[in-house]
Amino acid sequence: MLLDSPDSSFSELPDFTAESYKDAYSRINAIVIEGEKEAYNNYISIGTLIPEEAQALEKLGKMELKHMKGFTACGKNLGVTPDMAFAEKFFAPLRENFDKGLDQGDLTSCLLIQAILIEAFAISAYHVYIGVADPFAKKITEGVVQDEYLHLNYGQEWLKANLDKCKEELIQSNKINLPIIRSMLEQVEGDASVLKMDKEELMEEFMIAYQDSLTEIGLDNREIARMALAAVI
Ligand code: PL3
Ligand code: FE2
Ligand code: FE2
Repeated sequence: MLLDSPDSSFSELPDFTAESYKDAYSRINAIVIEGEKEAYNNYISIGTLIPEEAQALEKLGKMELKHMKGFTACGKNLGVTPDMAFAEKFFAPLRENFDKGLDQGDLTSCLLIQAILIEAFAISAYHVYIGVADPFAKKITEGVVQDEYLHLNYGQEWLKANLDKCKEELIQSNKINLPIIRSMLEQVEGDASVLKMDKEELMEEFMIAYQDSLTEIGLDNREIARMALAAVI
């Protein structure tokens, strides 16, 4: 009877103490820490483009610092040292585009990159991770993912309110940045699979979050389909 335990999900969790797990975690954990740190910087930077929103954006940024601390604790808890140099390289293409947008005062691009693409990426990855995380990290990630919805929502609201003015920029910026997200997913898939996170599931979750977000902003199905195609061609 004991062998027939109905809780099969329990046996599907990875071995959190295995060297292979810790090795993969050193990169994934670094990606998440770096992503949260850059998110803080990005929200502060966006605040310089919309001074009347600077305070609200600082509040979002501070949540990111809290997330960073939470994920740092997750690595420590498993005895893993995050490979920060790897993570900085991982984010470099997206960061360069964000900085370019910032220099040009291109608020649409900055919001698309941080508040839509990165947040949707985080939400989808955190959802998948929650199903296979160790108990300590699971609790932390569940708290974090709630905040990420607020961040995604913030970006959506601004883009929705300004869609007439920013639609063309949005479509242009998507063409450049969505393929970068795709390549980031591809780079992380090997390590993610060691953590028992499935690539197809990650992609599916991302596309759902992203398309929902574009719908919320006010794009129609044809426009969304066209934008999503940028990920496959
Ligand atoms: C901003 O709020 C979040 C920025 C972080 C983005 C990171 C994306 C996630 C990469 C894939 C792995 C995820 C799960 C593991 C957590 C330790
Ligand atoms: Fe975050
Ligand atoms: Fe966030």
